[in-house]
Amino acid sequence: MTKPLDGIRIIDFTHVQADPACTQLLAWYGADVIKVERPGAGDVTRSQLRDIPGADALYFTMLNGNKRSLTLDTKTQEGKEVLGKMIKTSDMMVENFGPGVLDRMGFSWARIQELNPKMIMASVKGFSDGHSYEDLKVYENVAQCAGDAASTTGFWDGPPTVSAAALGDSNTGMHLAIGILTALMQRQKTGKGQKVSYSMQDAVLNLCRVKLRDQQRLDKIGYLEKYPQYPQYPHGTFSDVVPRGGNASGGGQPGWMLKCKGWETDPNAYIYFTIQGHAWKPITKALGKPEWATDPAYMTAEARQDKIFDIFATIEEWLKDKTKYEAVDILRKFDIPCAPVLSMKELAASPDLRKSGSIVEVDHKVRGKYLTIGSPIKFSDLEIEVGQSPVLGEHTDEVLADLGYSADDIAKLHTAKAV
Ligand code: CAO
Repeated sequence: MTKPLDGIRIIDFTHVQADPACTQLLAWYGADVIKVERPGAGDVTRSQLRDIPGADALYFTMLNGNKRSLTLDTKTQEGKEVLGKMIKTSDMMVENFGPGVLDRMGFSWARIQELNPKMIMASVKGFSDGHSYEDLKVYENVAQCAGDAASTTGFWDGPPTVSAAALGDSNTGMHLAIGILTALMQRQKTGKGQKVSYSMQDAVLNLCRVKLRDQQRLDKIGYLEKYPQYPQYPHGTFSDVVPRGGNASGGGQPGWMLKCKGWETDPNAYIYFTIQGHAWKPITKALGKPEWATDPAYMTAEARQDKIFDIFATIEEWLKDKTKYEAVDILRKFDIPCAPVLSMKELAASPDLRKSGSIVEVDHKVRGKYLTIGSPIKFSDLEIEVGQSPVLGEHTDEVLADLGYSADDIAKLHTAKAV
């Protein structure tokens, strides 16, 4: 089957999680992604958190499927020559080295443009160019702290908290793919490549948009209503910064995490319950509290604000003898936005996610079968085959031959330890 990115060749100078997630997505959609790795070592995630001795760790295999692997020492003269040739014959380079690494390697953006003016160069750093922190190396949690996620996550009386979701890593990679494809569209019009830069701070900040909304509301009126779960309103006072949200919902609908049957022993026996304004009547019906629908003390969102936790306590009482699944099965009939809290164990076994290709089983030549996350985006006219990741240097000779190196030249590059 023809894939949308067939014929697009990408130099994958990526490591850890942010950019590998991006190039893996592009590989699923048809690009020829050549992962360039240091001989003998490769991407650090190959050996991090290993569960099978001698096999690439899941950390690597789950982020580098459908790619080819070329080992290349770009600090040797021969290695630089090979990279130069690759730049001339590729469409894109994607990299997330530490600040200044590519310049030190001798491949500044200016040099890359000289070699190939059509090149699209996508670059992820912790902070944007010219930022006062631009020299910092950054990992996931650092980005979450720098982009507001940590300051607004957790409970108001606890420390800033990071999310388990890879807001700085995979999220940056997913955004980057939008930038790359946009630059590709522009190149089709202008014939010119360009540099696409993205910072992990900006990627996190982009997801914290509603907190900037709230900061401005707070600056203006001194409190945040429509967040009745905050003890600061209406029962207390706010400081001048947006408080951590606990389990409050981000929008104008109060929501909370509620215990279901079995919560004492099962850490995930909870549902998230949202009190959508216009769903109040069905909620009262579902809970067997029809009198609340017409009681002025409960009828409106405003009236409910000061007793929202009492309302949640009543719902918890109703949930006491229901599992999270039973509860959702009842509430869905009343059109109430809610969901069970699902553990990764449950998600991994979910027939729905297997059917949709969101969780896929891959057979790897060294480690055997494992599960990975498939394409989160589904297409009506594109079948995505999630493949195995390459072993270190698996395609070195093949890629060099593609570049026009003879068997003799390739042997010399091996002898010089350039590949
Ligand atoms: N051949 C020869 N040398 C190579 C090479 C190759 N194929 N690939 C990498 N190297 C060298 C680089 O040239 C660099 O050497 P110098 O520092 O001497 O110039 C060296 O490896 C280290 O590169 P690095 O700074 O990228 O790696 P690090 O482990 O010190 O830092 C990280 C890792 C992730 C903190 C840093 O790369 C970074 O901040 N990246 C940008 C933000 C990012 O993507 N963070 C990770 C997100 S996923 O959690």
